Amino acid sequence: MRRHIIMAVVFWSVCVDSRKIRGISLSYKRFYRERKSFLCIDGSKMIPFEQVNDDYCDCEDGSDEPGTAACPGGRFYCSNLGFRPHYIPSSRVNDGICDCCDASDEYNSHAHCQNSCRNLGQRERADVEGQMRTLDEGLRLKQQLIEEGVLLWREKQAQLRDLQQVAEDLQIKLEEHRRRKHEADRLKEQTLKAGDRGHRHQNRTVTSIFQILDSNKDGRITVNEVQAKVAFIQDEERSLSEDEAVALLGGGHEMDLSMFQLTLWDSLRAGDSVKIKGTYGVPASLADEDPNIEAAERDAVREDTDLKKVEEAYETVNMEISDLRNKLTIDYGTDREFLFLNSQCYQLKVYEYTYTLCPFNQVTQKSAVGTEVSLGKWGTWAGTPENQYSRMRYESGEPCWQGPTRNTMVTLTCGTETALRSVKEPSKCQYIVDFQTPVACQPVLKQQGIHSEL
Ligand code: MAN
Repeated sequence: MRRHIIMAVVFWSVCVDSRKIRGISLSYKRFYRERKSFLCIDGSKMIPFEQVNDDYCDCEDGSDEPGTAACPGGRFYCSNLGFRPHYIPSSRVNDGICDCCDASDEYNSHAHCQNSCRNLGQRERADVEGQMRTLDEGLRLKQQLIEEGVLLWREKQAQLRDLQQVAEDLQIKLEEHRRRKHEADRLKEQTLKAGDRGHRHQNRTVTSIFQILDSNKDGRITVNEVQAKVAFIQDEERSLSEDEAVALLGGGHEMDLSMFQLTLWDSLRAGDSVKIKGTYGVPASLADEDPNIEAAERDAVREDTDLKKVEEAYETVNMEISDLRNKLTIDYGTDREFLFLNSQCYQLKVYEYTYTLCPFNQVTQKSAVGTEVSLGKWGTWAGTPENQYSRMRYESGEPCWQGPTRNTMVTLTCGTETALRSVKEPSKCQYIVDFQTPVACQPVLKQQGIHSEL
């Protein structure tokens, strides 16, 4: 008798256990109150309550079998206490594989599932706490960078004003140098003309002067020829005496070209005692040795060099101004928190490539053999409508062989350091860069974290 009673109790407890409503969330519990009958949740059918979880699918929506694999498309709710609850397809119930961390999906199988929810929960909580700490630190750093950004912005504005002042001063200087150069050119011209009038033999060489003196063209200059063509500068009307002519011929009565160069030519070139009759001063072939012309030419060259220097400086300053103006037109975020990234570059080596991101400028890829390829130039912010500053697009990089032009999307994520975290190329020549920086930290993330399910 006692044995019978024990068996009845065991049988009853098994029945109760099999009828236990599994796989449903708290909010659905109200549909499964033990009554005589059960109404399928979609309202399509009424069945006796015994048919709930009897391993036979009665309802079209599968709601009568939340705890068995009987209904196709059914869902099993893992409560996963201590971790995160979630649904699995009910086909996975009792399939010998542990899907729920609380092992509730394998209540009637040979699988030996351990409840790992506590550990998973602890790990996830630690992760979330870590993220929260990162976020706190990131937000603190971001505030600092915003403050630095304000100073940097003022600095850049001041730099622009200074450059504009330098440009204005250079412009005045430039006008002055242009005027001076013009004047020097005019003077040079005038001096040359004056020289030209007096030096009918301009541009003649020592040979041509020799030929002028050598009237009979016998390759020699004689005393007579000297007397006929050469005169004293101070007294042109007076003809040279024979002695004077001999003296000019270096003591001889005639001379060839090489001797001429060493004697009479020197006197003519010095231009202080004798000259060729009918000309003024030294032979014009020696015009470049005329001190006035030389001085005028030197002045013109100097003014030209000075002008070029000022022109170069003016051009450089204007380029710097335009560069700075372009930089200042970029959108650096609502608090100019991204300004500090300008003029910085960050690198990451991924396999054989070294990637360099210079924010607001360009992204490049350098291979191990050393060729650098542009993966795109700064284009625009390309984040979500809620946070446009979450992504940057760099476009029109180097064309890809048999493919598109290289482009890069940079995703900004919150971190306590500013650094490249990863570079991927999900499709040919289209790159995705993960870039971490405190300025990407958003207070809203923190609220989400606090309100997480954990
Ligand atoms: C280079 C690199 C790669 C790219 C190929 C395309 O090797 O820029 O990233 O995929 O060219 O040919």
